[in-house]
Amino acid sequence: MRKLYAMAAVFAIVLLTFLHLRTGPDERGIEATVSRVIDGDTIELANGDVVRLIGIDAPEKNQPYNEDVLDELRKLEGKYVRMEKDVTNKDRYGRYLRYVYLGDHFVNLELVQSGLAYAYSVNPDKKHEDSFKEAERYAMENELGIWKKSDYSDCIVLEKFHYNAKGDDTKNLADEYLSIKNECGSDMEMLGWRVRNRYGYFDIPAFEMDGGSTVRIVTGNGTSSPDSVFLSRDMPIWSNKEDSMYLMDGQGRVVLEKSYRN
Ligand SMILES: [Ca+2]
Ligand SMILES: [Ca+2]
Repeated sequence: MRKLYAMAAVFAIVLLTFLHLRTGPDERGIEATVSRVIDGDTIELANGDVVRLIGIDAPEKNQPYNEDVLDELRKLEGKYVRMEKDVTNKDRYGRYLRYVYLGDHFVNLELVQSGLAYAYSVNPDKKHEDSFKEAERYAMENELGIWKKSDYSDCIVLEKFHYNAKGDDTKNLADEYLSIKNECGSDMEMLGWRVRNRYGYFDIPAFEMDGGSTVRIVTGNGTSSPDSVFLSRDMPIWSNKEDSMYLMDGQGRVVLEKSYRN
């Protein structure tokens, strides 16, 4: 009889362990130990599950502040964290989409608040979107991390932001552009400058600006000239409805920022 109990107990333990392993980090009490950091917004748990921190977009490899966000996330290694699910369980890469908490610290939010990641909420996972936006505004206002202002921010001026090209934008990419003016008082060479929309970065080919001159940064193709430089995209990059534009200098610092919603 005792043997039977023992066998039943063993069976129960095996079954529970199996269920525990099967269900992923959400359905089972949502807590786990972090084993390592994969990139600025992805971690691996002790059981091998991969978790993408949502509501944020961290700088990628070779982008400014990538090392800083990695250092920050590495503080989670070996720690026991709590995870919260929004609507979507996993992304198409099989990563669990989660908000991560270390004790009282909301890790995703604090990365945005300290300027180490952008706020980036994707439908339908928008539970904390307002908090992320607020955190980002705080980081911007205080010029933290990725929001550090460029030395050029006082004298490179946005003259025009023509995000809505004439007619169908997809067929008129030459008419989607921003114009910037050099009021820095000297000729300058812009190397490694980029623009960023809500979703990602676009490299601007090296260009020069004489003091007092204006240059158009055009979405479509064309031949660079003293007054135009081309991003050579085959799709529009600026939404006609709602977007955020950032112009960054070669150090990744913010020269210009313009958000709009129509
Ligand atoms: Ca557009
Ligand atoms: Ca249009």
